[in-house]
Amino acid sequence: MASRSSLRAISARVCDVAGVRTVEADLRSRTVVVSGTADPGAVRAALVAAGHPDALLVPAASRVRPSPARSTSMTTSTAEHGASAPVPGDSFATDAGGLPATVPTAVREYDDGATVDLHIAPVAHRVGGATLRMLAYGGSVPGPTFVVRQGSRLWVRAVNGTDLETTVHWHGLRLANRFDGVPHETQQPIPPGGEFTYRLDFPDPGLYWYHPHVREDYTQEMGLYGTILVRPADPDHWAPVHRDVVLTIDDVLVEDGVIGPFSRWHPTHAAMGRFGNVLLVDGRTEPQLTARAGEVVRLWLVNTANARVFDVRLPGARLKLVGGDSGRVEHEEFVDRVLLAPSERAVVDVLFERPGAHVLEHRTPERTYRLARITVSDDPVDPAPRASFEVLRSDPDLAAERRLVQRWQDAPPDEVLAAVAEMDGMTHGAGHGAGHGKGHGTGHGTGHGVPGDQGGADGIEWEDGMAATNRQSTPATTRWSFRDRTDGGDGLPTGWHFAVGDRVKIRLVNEVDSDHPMHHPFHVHGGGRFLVLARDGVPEANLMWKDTVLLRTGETVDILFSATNPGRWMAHCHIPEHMHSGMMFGFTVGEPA
Ligand SMILES: [Cu+2]
Repeated sequence: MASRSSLRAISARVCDVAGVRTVEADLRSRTVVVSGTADPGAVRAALVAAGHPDALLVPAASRVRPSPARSTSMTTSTAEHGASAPVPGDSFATDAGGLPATVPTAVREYDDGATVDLHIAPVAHRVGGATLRMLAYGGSVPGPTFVVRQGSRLWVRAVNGTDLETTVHWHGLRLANRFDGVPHETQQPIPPGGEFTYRLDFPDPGLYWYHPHVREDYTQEMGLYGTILVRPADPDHWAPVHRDVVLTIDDVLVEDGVIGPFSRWHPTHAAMGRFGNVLLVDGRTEPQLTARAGEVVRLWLVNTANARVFDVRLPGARLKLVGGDSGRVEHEEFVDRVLLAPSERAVVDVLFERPGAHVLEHRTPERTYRLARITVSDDPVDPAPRASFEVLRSDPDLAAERRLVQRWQDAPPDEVLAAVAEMDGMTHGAGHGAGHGKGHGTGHGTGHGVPGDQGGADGIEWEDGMAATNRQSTPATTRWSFRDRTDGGDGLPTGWHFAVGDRVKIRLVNEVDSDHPMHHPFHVHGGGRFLVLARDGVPEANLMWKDTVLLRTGETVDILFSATNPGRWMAHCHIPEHMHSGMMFGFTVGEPA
């Protein structure tokens, strides 16, 4: 939305929609404010037709005006300026009445070339004592786990049985660009009642997952996520274990017996992302799992929460980190915790040494949460995997990368990207001085303080420390972005163009000097994959191929991106509320030069 002709195009298209009374568009915040009784879906379609699919649609009744200092608002075709008739159906439905109950999550193995149907529909899902209206892939939360072999291919026919258009993004897969599931970029969104068939390729072993890329703040929170376990072609890729267990870790905000309300028009919780108050493992609260003493279980972990970082522990058992987002780690290591930012994965071999009750935990500096209970029996097991558990292997491919990346460590970055927030009501500079005093006095709990002082000492927001303010924040009042600082500039990263085979050193700076510094999980779609080179100048001790990296508040992370797949790809913060507030950009990977 960069010109007056854009405004005219929007105005002309949106005014034609039945029920629209007034239209206002704002250049800076990419916001379109509409009054009247029009169907939001029809207005959204008009914005798409006008060439502005990413414009933020706000009903006049709930509009929050940008501060005058920032506003470059221009009112167009307002028949009744300032009219604010409430729009019917402002919130997505929360009633679970009459919906089919969820079924248990299936784990299904597929041969090369198989076709799978994936139906997307509302369901009634039990969480704790409540029956919640949620959304499900294949009738379950999480959706079915697809188990496939590295190098194979799968066709997935996604059928949209919801009242919102959707796409399916295959998180972490390096696949053909047209199946990446980005609305208006790689495909048209699947309308309600429509379908789209994706072709999935699995070049790399590991745990991947799938979720929508339309109103991801809403749909992912509502249960639309599922996993893909890609078994390595080489059976010796990882050590033998007794069995594989995929665990999806999530949180959900439950209020008054329903999932906390969502506006149909725009995300809320734009400042912090939506934190849940109920933790879920595989869609359940504190599920009861079983194991046997002496058993080695390979845990495949993924964090599907919108904003929460998990610090996963399993006291009484031994943990060995063997894999990350995509395949092996450079060298296996015994660990006592696994840190998972939203959308990250970890592969951990667990040796249960003793029978008895164990608890899978999430620990923050303030408290310990129970994720799951594990009862370990003394039933006999095959002793072989236990012997190989003691061996720490290393990956020869990543050892070779280690020698290669040495020269990148000291090289200047090719690209520099800064994470920046602009919040209405914040006076820059003064805000931070005041923030430290006021934040503690009035900010925590009440949400009336100056944001910016909520970060933990370790640069991670373990909880929503400004719940009331966060709830009210929208992409119109909190504008997130990545700024291209490569040449000391402040523009958006619009011109990134790489070729297949390129290696690009990207410096990611999570600036403290911003209206609301906090952690961001930086995710890159399947145009390639990356290694973390260094954090705050300290070389990364254990390399692994990644698609998401956690940027702690104030942290500078250097990554080495390896471009492998041609197309127009996205990079974004994986807190969906941040992504929908501007923290996303596209880059191009061309055919090899
Ligand atoms: Cu973010």
